[in-house]
Amino acid sequence: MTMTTGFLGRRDFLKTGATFLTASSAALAATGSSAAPEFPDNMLYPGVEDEAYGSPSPYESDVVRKIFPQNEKSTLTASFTPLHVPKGIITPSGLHFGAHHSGVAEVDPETHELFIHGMTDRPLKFTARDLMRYPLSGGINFLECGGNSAPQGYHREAQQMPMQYLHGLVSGSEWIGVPVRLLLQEAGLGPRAKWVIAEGADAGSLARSIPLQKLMDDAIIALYQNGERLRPAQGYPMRLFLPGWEGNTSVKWLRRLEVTDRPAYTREESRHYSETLADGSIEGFSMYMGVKSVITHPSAGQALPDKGYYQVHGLAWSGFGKISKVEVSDDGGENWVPANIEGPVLSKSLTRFTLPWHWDGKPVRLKSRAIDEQGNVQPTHEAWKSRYFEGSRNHYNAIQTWFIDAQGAISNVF
Ligand SMILES: Nc1nc2c(c(=O)[nH]1)N[C@H]1C(S)=C(S)[C@@H](COP(=O)(O)O)O[C@H]1N2
Ligand SMILES: [Mo]
Repeated sequence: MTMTTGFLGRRDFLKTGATFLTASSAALAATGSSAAPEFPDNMLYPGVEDEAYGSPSPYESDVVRKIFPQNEKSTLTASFTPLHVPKGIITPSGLHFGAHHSGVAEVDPETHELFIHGMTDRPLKFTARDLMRYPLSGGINFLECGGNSAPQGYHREAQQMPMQYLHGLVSGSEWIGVPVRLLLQEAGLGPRAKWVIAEGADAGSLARSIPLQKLMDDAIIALYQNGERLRPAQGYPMRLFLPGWEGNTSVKWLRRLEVTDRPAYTREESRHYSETLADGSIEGFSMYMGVKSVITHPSAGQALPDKGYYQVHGLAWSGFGKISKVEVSDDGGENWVPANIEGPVLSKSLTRFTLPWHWDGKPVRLKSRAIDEQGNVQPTHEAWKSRYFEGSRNHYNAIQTWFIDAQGAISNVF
């Protein structure tokens, strides 16, 4: 095993950083002359008109989601967020991941209604317009599909694909809407009320049973995402949003909340989103998304052009609360160095971490390990595998290892 802890603390970086930066060719070119540069063309003529709704630069047109399309066997589509490009805890809405079991439903906000019924004193119904008159609250939270990183759990050999495909079913947004608690209180809960069945208005009528307690705690009927109304793919005009919980429970195009005394054992929670444990027993209602992190740069799909200075970038998150610590290793997990946590550090939110790093050009194994405020530690791949039955794929949150060879090629290893 190579022993190369090339990580630089903040003070080391201040001392040596300048040397590393001027070693790059762009900075050298700039030192060639001390005269002011010539005016470029874009300073000689006025620019173009602005657009009514802005778009990214055409030079960034390769920063897109990768789409796994519908096929003859399944209507499921997934779109994967390019986590290696954006920097920050909010994913641009156009790059938010998508998971659609029956396509993106086209819902007319004028006719769409949310029904609250079952074990309530009175049934209620709301249009999005009605809901917008209620007090609105929410926060910045991640949303992660229970099937994110599934190739890591499912296959015996580490699959070679870009990080975007391995881990891109997670995104972060500011979600604003009506606390579900307010609506349930208005409907009046019956004495035996314990669960709520949430159903979407798409062709598969995706439905999940949610413990009443979560809905009374921090659940919202989300109407806004990153300051604008939800996009159709995110559940326009309204979705359930359950911070920190398995993405599948945040039911899109929400049309019904039925208050009951027991779960419904819907298709989504019996067939798709329940896990078989190592001893063969089934773990149902595994709602929380475990503590997790991934180094987004350098990562598979990229390459290191040369030895020298790099900034390691990554994201960490936990369904149990705030991230309290992220550690990184470049020697396969022998030595761990604390990464810089870049604020804000919010509960059940993506959290950015960085660390300056000097690569000496030798093969390395880069990893990150997150710890949350409840003391949960991101498991190793081996520990994760030993918990689940062979071939399990959901709730994969183990430590990701990137192998960087002497040529700077990056691959996925266990
Ligand atoms: N009605 C409905 N709600 C749904 C889905 C769906 O297909 N239909 N997909 C679920 C799954 S599997 C996930 S991971 C999240 C994804 O939300 P997003 O597409 O906004 O990222 O929505 C959930 N809610
Ligand atoms: Mo999902």
